[in-house]
Parts: sequence; structure tokens; C-alpha cells
Amino acid sequence: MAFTLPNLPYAFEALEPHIDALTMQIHHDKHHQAYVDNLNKAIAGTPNEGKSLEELVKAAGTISPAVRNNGGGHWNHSFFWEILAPNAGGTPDGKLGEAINSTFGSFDAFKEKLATSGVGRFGSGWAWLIVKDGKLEISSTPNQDNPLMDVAEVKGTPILGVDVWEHAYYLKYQNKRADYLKAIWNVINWKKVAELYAAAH
Ligand code: MN3
Repeated sequence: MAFTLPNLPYAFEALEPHIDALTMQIHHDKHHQAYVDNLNKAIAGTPNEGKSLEELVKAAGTISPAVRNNGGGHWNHSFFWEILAPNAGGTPDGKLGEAINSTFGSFDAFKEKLATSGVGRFGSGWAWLIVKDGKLEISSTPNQDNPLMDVAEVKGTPILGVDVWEHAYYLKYQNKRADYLKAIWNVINWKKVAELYAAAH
């Protein structure tokens, strides 16, 4: 069974003004679609055909660069669309809010640390909030790698991820990655992140 592009769970313009409609359209319809297409091409007729996306991603160190990059791209973007939402943002409450405060000192300190991780990622990659051994941690990965991968420097279960590739923000924010990383808090779907946290620890 070939992999397919999941539908965006909201309209392209739903995250305006924080993420613009054209960026969302190109990001989903062109970039994500290309990861799906290239992943399908890379696994066609190989023993990797028929494996689940998660199986492929977890074995990143033993598969071809094409499967690692495009499989990671497909996993990461499918995840990213779900942890964003219109009329979202705010402050996480409940167990997740408590864990963020106790781990990082405060919600503001957490946001700053994640932004630093994203700004500090040279070139293209992702900044993550993960659960590792039951605890929250911030990490970043290059390219389309992610913390589920056997090759990740810091392994864990992602509960929030921010795409810091230029294609995620360049039309609106140009070279100002830090401004994009400030604006994105307005569209983080904390309800979804809290569900992922509850499932991961
Ligand atoms: Mn992207």
C-alpha cells in the first residue's frame, strides 16, 4: 500500500495571520506531497514496501537516505499539521502545564528554550518537545530526522515539533526565523499536545 498525503485538518488560511495561507498551501500540497511521492518511489519493489511509516522511521539508520529523508518528511509533516490549529495557542494547563513548569521553570522559559533550539539549528531541521523516560525534554534534529529515529542524538516520543525549514516561514518572515518562532505559539494546539503527553508517559 502506497503512502498518501493526509488532508490538512483546517483550511489553508485558518492559521492567518501567524502562518499565511500561501505558505500552508505550498507546504502541504507541494512539499509534503513530494515527500510522500519520493518515499513511495524509494520503497517500490524493495523489502521496505509494506512496512509502516513508524517502522521505517525507527530504522532510519539502516535504510537508504531517500527513505530516511522522505519517510521522516512524511512523518514529521503529518505530525506538524495535527499539533497546529486555528483559535489555538494560549497556555497549556493540567498535567502538561504542570510538567512544563516544573521541568523548565515557567511556560515562558520553556518557550524561550524551544525557540533557542529552533533558531540554533543550523540550516534546515526541527525543534521538538519530547517525552524521554517519562520526562519532558527539548531537542532538535537536522533535515527530516526526528526523535523516534535510531540515529537521533536525543531519542524520545515527540509531543510537539516545529518545522524550522525556510519553506515553513520564508514567504512571510524571510530571514527572521526568530519572529516565526514567536508567532507559532498563537497556533499551537495544546489540546492535542496534552493528549500526546498523556499517551507518552
Ligand atoms: Mn516542512
